[in-house]
Amino acid sequence: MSSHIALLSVYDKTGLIEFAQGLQSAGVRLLGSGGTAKKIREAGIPIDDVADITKAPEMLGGRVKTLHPAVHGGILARSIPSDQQDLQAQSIAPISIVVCNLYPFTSTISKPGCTLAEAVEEVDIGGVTLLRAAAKNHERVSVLSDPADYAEFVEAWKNGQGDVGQAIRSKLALKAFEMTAKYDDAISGYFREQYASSDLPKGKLAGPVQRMPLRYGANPHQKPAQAFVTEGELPFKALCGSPGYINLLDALNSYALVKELQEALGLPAAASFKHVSPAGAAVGVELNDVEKKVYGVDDLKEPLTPLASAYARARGADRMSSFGDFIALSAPCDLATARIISREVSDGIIAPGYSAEALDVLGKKKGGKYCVLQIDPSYTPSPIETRQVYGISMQQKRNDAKIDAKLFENLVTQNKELPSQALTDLIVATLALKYTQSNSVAYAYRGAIVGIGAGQQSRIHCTRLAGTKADLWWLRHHPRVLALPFKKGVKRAEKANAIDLFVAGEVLEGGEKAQWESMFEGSVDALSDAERKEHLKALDGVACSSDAFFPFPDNVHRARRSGVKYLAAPSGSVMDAECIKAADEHGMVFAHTSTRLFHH
Ligand code: 93A
Repeated sequence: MSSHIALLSVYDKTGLIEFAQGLQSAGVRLLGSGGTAKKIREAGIPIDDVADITKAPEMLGGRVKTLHPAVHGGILARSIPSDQQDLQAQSIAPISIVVCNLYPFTSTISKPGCTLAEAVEEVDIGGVTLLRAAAKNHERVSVLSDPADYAEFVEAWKNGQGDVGQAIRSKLALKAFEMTAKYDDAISGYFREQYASSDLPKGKLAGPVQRMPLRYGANPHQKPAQAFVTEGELPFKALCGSPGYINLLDALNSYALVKELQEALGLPAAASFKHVSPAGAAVGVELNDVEKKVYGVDDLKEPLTPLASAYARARGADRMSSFGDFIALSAPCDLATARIISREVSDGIIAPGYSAEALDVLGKKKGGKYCVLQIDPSYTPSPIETRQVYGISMQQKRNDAKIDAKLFENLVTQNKELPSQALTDLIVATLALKYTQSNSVAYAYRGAIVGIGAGQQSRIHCTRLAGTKADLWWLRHHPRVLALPFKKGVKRAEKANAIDLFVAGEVLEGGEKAQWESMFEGSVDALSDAERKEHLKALDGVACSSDAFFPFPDNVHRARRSGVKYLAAPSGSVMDAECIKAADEHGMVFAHTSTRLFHH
């Protein structure tokens, strides 16, 4: 019969006896580590101890059982003359089958009260080495890491008279590699929790901050929650407060957006995020006096820096949506920007740095709990990103599409006049879409988003939503809005809500009406339809971008009604020609881009 040897070393002894019996009856010589050999021997099946071939007893209380050249030489030797000579010289017999499963690390650490020492003892060394060595040499060796495979394997072994075939050995090897990878993930995850917390002092010996515990996930009942990297350190740190899970989703998406805006346009950029989409985003184009009033920064003592202008614009696009925002800045936060932020209700900020005065101002916000994150501007994310949904891991190349002037060169309308301000606005709108939940359509004007429709399943709904927001934003420039006689002491957020009701033309009744009226000195007449129409007519030269093609020309017509003159969208719709025709009807400039920008 054959002279094959099987090495068995299993923690989970399910199905072991039947399997050992099967192998033994097929003429395989059995070799086992301490407990495994004992169990098989007690069942009356002949088996040798690993110690018989290593001539070394198990030691260190079981920490060294199978770690020996007589074992690993026997597993790793190829069927080539030099390896065979090496084996002969050391009197080592080749091993054909390795049967192993590992110490129960995961179940041990999930037991309440598990100590570090208990966890350490469950880190399997020899078993992982057996699995990995056998899997590496799967050209010759079969590795069984799962009792569920025993029966089928014995049958294949018997049918093949000691050769199960390469296909089976390869499949078994993959399973073993996956098993050790998962095992190592559990170990590094556990020790990351123990040793890589951001609470530990930073320094060379303390090591990098690899992990940040989060209070909870998307909802308070989703605990535990954490942010971590598996290599190196987190590229950001909390200077103040601590971020929640959604804060981090906002922070990382919004920072990516402002960084790219600054790179594309050479101006400092800011974004105001809510629920992982921008409520506003802008570059630092100077504000005129009306804009200063509309954005509520006319009374700021500090002169507006370009960065402060960018944030004023980003926050001012949709003040209602920006309530409690997460802010991203492309450049270190200065005092003027911090002062604007300090007056608004906001959840946190991410920026590549903070001036001492700015940090002083932000550090006092929310009783010292305002979340201030500093990100390393040189950080480059991995080109491949992985996420899990319903237990399934999915990977994709990061969306590294470059959004710059080149994307808007294919002008498909009769009108091909794209002034530089309009190009800037198309870049702002399109870059914002790259980081907005799809479907999305954005309108931009003077370097800022003025209306964004995010997360709608139908494109026309995005276009309408963004258009309505742009209309409301523009109506907030109406002289009657700027002259609303607010009483002293009305808070900024209350003013924003009251103005929103006013420009939206909401018909209020009862207590709500009384409450609204109580904010003003004297009575305020509603904006009439005629006033509204007259004012809206004056809005022109707005840019509008779509994250995928316009399926119907209704989008073009709707955009035009909110002053859109410049359009950008990928081509590819069967209605492309109709959409271009609609744009031509209005004398618009339409750029067909080649890049779809869905974001989820
Ligand atoms: O402590 S170990 O890492 N040292 C070793 O050399 C070693 N070799 C096998 N643990 C080791 N094993 C593990 O022992 C196997 O992975 C298996 O889980 C267990 C089987 O031990 P026993 O045969 O004594 O029940």
